[in-house]
Amino acid sequence: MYEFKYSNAEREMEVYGYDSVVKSHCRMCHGGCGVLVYVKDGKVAKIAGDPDCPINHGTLCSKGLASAQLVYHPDRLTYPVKRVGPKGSGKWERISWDEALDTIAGRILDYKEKYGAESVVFGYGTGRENEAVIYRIANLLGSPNVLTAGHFCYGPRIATSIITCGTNPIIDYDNFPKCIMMWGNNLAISNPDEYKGEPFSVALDAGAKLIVIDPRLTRPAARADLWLQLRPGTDAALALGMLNVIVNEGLYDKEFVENYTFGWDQFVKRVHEYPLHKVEEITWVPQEKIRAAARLFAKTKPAALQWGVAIEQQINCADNDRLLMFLMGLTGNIDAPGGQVLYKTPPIVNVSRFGAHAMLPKEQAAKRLGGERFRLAGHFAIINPKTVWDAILEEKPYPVKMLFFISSNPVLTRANAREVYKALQKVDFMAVADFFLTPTAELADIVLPAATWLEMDYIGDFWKRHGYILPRRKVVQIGECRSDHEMLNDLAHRIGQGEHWWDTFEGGLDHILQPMGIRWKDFKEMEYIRGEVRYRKYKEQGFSTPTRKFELYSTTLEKMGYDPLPQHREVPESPVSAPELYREYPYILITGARQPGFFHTENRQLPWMRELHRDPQVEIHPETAAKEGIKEGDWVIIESPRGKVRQRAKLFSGIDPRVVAAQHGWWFPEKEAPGHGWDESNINILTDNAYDGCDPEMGATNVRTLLCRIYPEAREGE
Ligand SMILES: Nc1nc2c(c(=O)[nH]1)N[C@H]1C(S)=C(S)[C@@H](COP(=O)(O)OP(=O)(O)OC[C@H]3O[C@@H](n4cnc5c(=O)[nH]c(N)nc54)[C@H](O)[C@@H]3O)O[C@H]1N2
Ligand SMILES: Nc1nc2c(c(=O)[nH]1)N[C@H]1C(S)=C(S)[C@@H](COP(=O)(O)OP(=O)(O)OC[C@H]3O[C@@H](n4cnc5c(=O)[nH]c(N)nc54)[C@H](O)[C@@H]3O)O[C@H]1N2
Ligand code: SF4
Ligand SMILES: [Mo]
Repeated sequence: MYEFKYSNAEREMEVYGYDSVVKSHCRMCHGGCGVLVYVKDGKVAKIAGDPDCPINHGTLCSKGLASAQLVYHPDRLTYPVKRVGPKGSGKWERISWDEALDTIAGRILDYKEKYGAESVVFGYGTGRENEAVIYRIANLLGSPNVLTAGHFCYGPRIATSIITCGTNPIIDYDNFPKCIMMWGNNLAISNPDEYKGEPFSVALDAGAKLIVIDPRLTRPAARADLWLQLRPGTDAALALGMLNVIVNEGLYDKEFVENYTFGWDQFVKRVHEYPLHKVEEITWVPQEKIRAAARLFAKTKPAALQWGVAIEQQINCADNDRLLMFLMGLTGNIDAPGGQVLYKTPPIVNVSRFGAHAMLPKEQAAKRLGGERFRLAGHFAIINPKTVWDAILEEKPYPVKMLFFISSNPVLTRANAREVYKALQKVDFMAVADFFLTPTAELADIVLPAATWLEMDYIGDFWKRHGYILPRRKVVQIGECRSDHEMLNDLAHRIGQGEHWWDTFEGGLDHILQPMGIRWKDFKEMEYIRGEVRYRKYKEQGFSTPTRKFELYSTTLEKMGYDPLPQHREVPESPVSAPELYREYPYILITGARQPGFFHTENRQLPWMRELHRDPQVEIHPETAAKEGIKEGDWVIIESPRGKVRQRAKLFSGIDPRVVAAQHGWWFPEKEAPGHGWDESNINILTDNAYDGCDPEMGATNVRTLLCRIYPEAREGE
């Protein structure tokens, strides 16, 4: 076992009588925080932050602290089950792993033979560090269809950064940015992907200026030097407005522009189409504030842009991402200390190679659902969810017969939830791997019990762009639960992929580490490994793009038949684009701002977390509430052209009176199976997934900006 250095842990053990302590890395969210897991009588007794971990420096969030409540939850599924009644009947029977995996394998091979491998869709939701194994099994099977959240979350950042500057630029908090622009992100709660709230707070404490772009007054916004309260969904126009100021006032890094960018002249022309008076009209942000923010960001060095998912769940997804990268690049902050760095991972088999993308036959890749419409997404092996529901419900362009969801709860997390539910009810065969019998799992034929992060060995942060890898060490075994990696390794053998997999998944871990000449048994004795950190690498080697330049004008998008320059598009359901609908649905609805205790649909059964958030809440400005006859805490109905749900009113003056903000992911594990109230407060009953509302390049579904009406539940039916 790893020998910890930190004397405090020894003292804790002595005083509280723990038997041992294991260093590991949490993964109650996207993961990464170093933890000390204290064990007593073979059980996890306490979890504390690891002060030696460079990611979190000893801090933890509420979810990490509550991990043991997940591990030992009495409702957890601890053995495989098969459904014995009709779909959604809630009748299950225990089966062995052999029966479960043999049945799944039999179905996969059967559908492949009858309908082609593309009729089998594998799916996951957000990053759970299982993506590489899921892509591997799908690619080796010949299925181009892996359904992820990648169309509207993180995938667009990866795809657009690869075509713009080679890789995802990550903030260098180690070197203290002096100005941070937080855009559609609330890091202090969400700790997403490569980032944790702690280094951000430390940078602010060290005096960094802060600009926040958010329609709601978040905690960071309350601390900001400048808060730009924009109209939801108008980020592209706002960014173009800031770039307009930077170009016209000559605030850009001239040496960078001259030597390292591609398409400057065309870009300047585009920027001139967005004068500030026009941008103010589109965004609701006063011109002076846009100008002040652009100046502050461009003149303070180093500066960094802390971007979030809100800009991606819109029709302008890919262009938003590119515009924010332009702000980083043109101000000279790309690959600069304290700016935004193109980090190198250690020399390992990376996610893409492990995922065996190169082994998917070309003719199969060409069948990727939606690949012809959403070409940038298709190029990066990402699909739009509606293409899957259509292939099930209408069998177009071909039938999808089997779904295998490994860590996803799509009836809650995908837009147009009623359509999702219908597709899941209709699909011929569905397997799910999860910790619980969720509303999605309740529609499956077979459910497999997944292991939590405390029940597996793994190479944490293997997929991230900050350049660290961290050992995650198995602490306990619960029932017959298995990690996704172990179960897919086993399944792969049963569908004839044995030669590409290993006896146990430890072989997979060795494979990932192999280029470094070490094995899992060596790595598990280490703290972490970080790739080489070097700045301004582009000065020696250019950027890893087709032109070797930072592409303001995207040659890749041009080749794919898209506008190579970014633009602002109006969302299809807005006061501007749909004035008649706006009369009937007179508020802009935004959804999904993260809550500290939940991770999307997760943790509603954990006592500590549910105590933090007992009921679903919708934020309403007090003036709006008064107008609609709504009081604090009332149950209200939120309604869109797709349907209605109920949440509780939270009056909040930090939101524009024309906007309301509802929570996402709500179901009620305490309510009766099989539905667990999945459609009572599920905001995705209201969101739309129509193709023409999606980003044309990435296929991102617009779940952030739609129209709604809102009224007290007591007035329903009047
Ligand atoms: N309206 C609206 N909808 C949204 C969003 C929004 O802002 N607004 N946000 C979207 C975003 S950004 C994302 S990424 C998606 C997320 O969508 P999902 O990933 O589908 O959502 P989760 O609820 O996090 O995860 C689903 C399930 O995975 C299980 N699980 C967790 N870890 C593991 C594991 O290691 N193995 C296995 N087998 N199961 C595991 C959990 O128990 C849970 O039931 O939601 C999206 N949906
Ligand atoms: N506790 C917790 N942490 C999480 C998650 C969770 O469910 N719970 N989910 C994880 C996942 S998968 C993701 S993707 C990340 C996301 O994490 P973040 O990127 O931080 O995203 P959100 O909290 O969804 O939204 C951030 C802010 O965007 C604002 N916003 C809404 N609409 C707009 C808009 O049109 N423009 C702009 N500029 N801002 C807008 C919201 O008001 C909100 O304050 O969080 C991850 N971390
Ligand atoms: S931020 Fe994520 S990794 Fe860190 S303690 Fe919280 S849940 Fe765990
Ligand atoms: Mo996400």
